[in-house]
Amino acid sequence: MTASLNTEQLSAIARLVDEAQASGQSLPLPTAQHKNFDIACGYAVQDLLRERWRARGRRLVGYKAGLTSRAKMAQMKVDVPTFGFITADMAVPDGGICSTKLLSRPRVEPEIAFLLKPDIPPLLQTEADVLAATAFITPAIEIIDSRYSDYKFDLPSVVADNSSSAHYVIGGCPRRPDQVDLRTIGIVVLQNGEIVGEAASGAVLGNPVRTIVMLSNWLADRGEAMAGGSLILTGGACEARQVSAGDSVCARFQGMGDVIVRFAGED
Ligand code: 0L1
Ligand code: MG
Repeated sequence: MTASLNTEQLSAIARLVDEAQASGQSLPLPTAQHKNFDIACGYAVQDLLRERWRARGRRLVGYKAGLTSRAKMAQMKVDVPTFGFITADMAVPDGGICSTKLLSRPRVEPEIAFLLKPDIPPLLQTEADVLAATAFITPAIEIIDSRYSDYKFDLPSVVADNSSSAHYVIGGCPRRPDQVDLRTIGIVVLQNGEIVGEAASGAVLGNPVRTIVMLSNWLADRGEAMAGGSLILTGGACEARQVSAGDSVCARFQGMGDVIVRFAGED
């Protein structure tokens, strides 16, 4: 797919997104500024964003998929998943504190994450290919944020914003793929001790492994291959939950332990 905006226009948008992400400021929707801003433009901006991050020494460690559950698709009124990339410095330690200082509207969602083996084939075409290439499956919480006011956006704009990436927490008890039934892991989310979300891992495309098949094929269509050793967030299993400074969130994964994060207004 070729982007309908020129490189100069796309670079200017990537710079604005980058600055908004770094400062916690809101951004006008690219689609409101440019009538022909489409999904191809969104991914072209994401690519330029990735280059800007790399140039500043941010280390790419993997990918994220968004909108992979019916609940999230309904919440965001879209019908296709989105992809983005994640960096080492987005990680918050399990049980650690996530600063809300530079986040505008943080939300949390429980996710199943995959850690791939170092040596993997260039294309993971089937679920069996993905499972054979997986070192561990691990519980995660993704902390998403949107640089668009009130989380009101369309698909091309959210893609340009790297699918609302902000932070992630990996924790609990990682398992080998043959130790879990990836369709039926029960997940409960507690916010300040109160249950605020419940899901089964199968809410993600029937089985979160399918996210990685889709991601691998999507990368191949773009002439890219998934890097060995990648960490992949497969998408929120239930609706994202808004959080603010002072909140404590625990995502409890059946047979795989808890992932915990606290939010504070300061670093
Ligand atoms: O990880 C996600 O599901 C985010 C996708 C983008 C939409 C959103 O901000 O919820
Ligand atoms: Mg997510």
